[in-house]
Amino acid sequence: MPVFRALARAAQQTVLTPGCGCRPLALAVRHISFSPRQVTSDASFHSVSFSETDHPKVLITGGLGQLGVGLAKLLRKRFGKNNVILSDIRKPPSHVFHSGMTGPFIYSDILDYKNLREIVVNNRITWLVHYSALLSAVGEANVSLARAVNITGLHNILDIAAEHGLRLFVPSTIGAFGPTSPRNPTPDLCVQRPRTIYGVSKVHAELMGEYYHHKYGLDFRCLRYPGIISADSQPGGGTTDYAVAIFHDAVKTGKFECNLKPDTRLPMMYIDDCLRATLEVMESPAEQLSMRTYNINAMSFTPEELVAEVQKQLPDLQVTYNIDPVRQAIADSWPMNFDDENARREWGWKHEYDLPELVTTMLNSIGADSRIASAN
Ligand code: AKB
Repeated sequence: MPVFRALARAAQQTVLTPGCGCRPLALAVRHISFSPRQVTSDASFHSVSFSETDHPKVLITGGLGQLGVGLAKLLRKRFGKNNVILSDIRKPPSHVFHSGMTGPFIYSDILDYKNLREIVVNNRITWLVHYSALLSAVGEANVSLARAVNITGLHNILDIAAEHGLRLFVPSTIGAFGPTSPRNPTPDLCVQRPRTIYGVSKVHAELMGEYYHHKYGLDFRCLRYPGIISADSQPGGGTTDYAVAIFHDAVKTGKFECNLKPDTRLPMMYIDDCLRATLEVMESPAEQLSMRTYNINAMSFTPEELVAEVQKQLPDLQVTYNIDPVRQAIADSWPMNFDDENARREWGWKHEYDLPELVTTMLNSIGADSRIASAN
């Protein structure tokens, strides 16, 4: 038995059965028991509470961002409505709170360790999907908040996940690479020196997750997402957001002002592919995963290529360019193409949506039918 564990056990024993016959100090027990704040080196957490035959009980943090509601819908279809809890610090809109397909929504603050722990214990959580984060552009505008949410918050999540034997998913991003990384294509393993607090926090998350996996057996899984494009939910404060905004503006006003240069190439993916990839990697048997963090990709395009594709269906769309220097500098440091060969080979990742399919689906979902009909 490793020295630390032996000492901790002996100390725990002493506190539980004190020689003086007085009442044990609950506080002392809590500090000496095996909390991830002082995780033992031989702990084997990931086999503790989740039997592969059971449905997982899932908690999604940051659930009101671009991806949470969609992921909850997908996971609820698979595991049952009450087995997936969406959480956030914001009030949910009524369609999220009341709709028939919607399961539980609760308040959770990832900066509050006790609140998180209570949720995990009370709901017997076995999977945690950690979506709370500030994205790239908004992170540059508020570095200290980004550091608190993306780094301190992550530490709470890692400790809770290790302590309670959870399978933990944390998304990473193309933003975890920087100007010194190979950009075309960018492989899984290469130099990672991002220039944004968002990127730095994501490299930190990748490395901490992998460290907890090797040291404590935490079942940490991570995908590096490209820019994600969705119709029902808006991203907030990202560099790739232009590729969502164009569809809404094209349908609503017939005009679009792009904040990146026309030839800025970035990897992108439709939300359904992203959510399916997340479920697939979470369900993959551990033996299939040689790594903890994988690139995933679907397509790569520039604003002018996206505009051309949208104009095939909405020829009257007028596009102007008004470059945002912060976003442009970020985009210029990111991968242009993403090499996701390992994900494809090891756990069978395969995208379904390419650029034409994406454009058709987005325009249909945001109700462009009438505009398309009148254009033809
Ligand atoms: C952002 O642009 O910040 C995000 C991302 C690519 O991670 N969409």
